[in-house]
Amino acid sequence: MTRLPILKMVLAVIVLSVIQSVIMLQFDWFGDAASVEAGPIDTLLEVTIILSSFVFAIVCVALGYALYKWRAKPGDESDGLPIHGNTRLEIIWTVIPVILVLGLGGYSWAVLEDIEKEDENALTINTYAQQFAWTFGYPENGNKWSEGEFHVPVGRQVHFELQAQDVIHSFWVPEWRIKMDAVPGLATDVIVTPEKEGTYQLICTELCGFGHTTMRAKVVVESQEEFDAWIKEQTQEVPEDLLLTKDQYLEKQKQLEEQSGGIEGSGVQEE
Ligand SMILES: [Cu+2]
Repeated sequence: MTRLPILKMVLAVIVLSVIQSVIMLQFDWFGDAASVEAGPIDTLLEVTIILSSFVFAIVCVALGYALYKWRAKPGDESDGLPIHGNTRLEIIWTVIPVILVLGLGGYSWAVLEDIEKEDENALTINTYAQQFAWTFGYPENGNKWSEGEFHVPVGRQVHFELQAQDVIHSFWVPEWRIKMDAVPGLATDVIVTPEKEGTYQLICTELCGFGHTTMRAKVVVESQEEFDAWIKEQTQEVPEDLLLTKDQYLEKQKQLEEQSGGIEGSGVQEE
């Protein structure tokens, strides 16, 4: 049996993981960091990139060495050795990934615990997702309603209470980092503290039908005064349909389906 050049391989792994990490960390993956939550999430991403580069380097070096060292000589048509397995190797490649996965899982958990701490002073925005639009209700401001655009004051924690009206959608403002699904029949929420004024984009990140790519909304982060002025300008109130609780809403859908059932033949209609 050949002895592996362990020292050289370890060196190659270190060099390769450093090169990969340095390249991958150059990119500004999600643009500007514009929320309090963005910092811890970016650090988590960076740590994940470095660890992944390390694992990838181990695989590349081992594979490259094997390809080079044990390649078939020209004209060699014989079968390879019948190898059963290697218990020590299997234990190693099970234990290391388990440690990595548990470690990253625990770290992610800690980050979530940290960034999801609720502030009593938070602003609540009811966020309604439907194919293929976002609308927003402001319960603390007479249930004012805005379609396709929402404003928030800078520096105040915001709770987006998500409600999906039809299929699963997902709430994502890249500069705020945090992402959350809106699921029919479930109450989910997003907690964000925007800390940079500006105009951003809310993007649906759950493939939700033909118009999915167009399902966006304008996000404006501004001073408290500008926000107050904007909310005063809004004239519409949240339509009653959207104000129903989930149970009431589902009950109503059922009734509508039963009513149309006789005519359509089937209660379910595809969009
Ligand atoms: Cu969507």
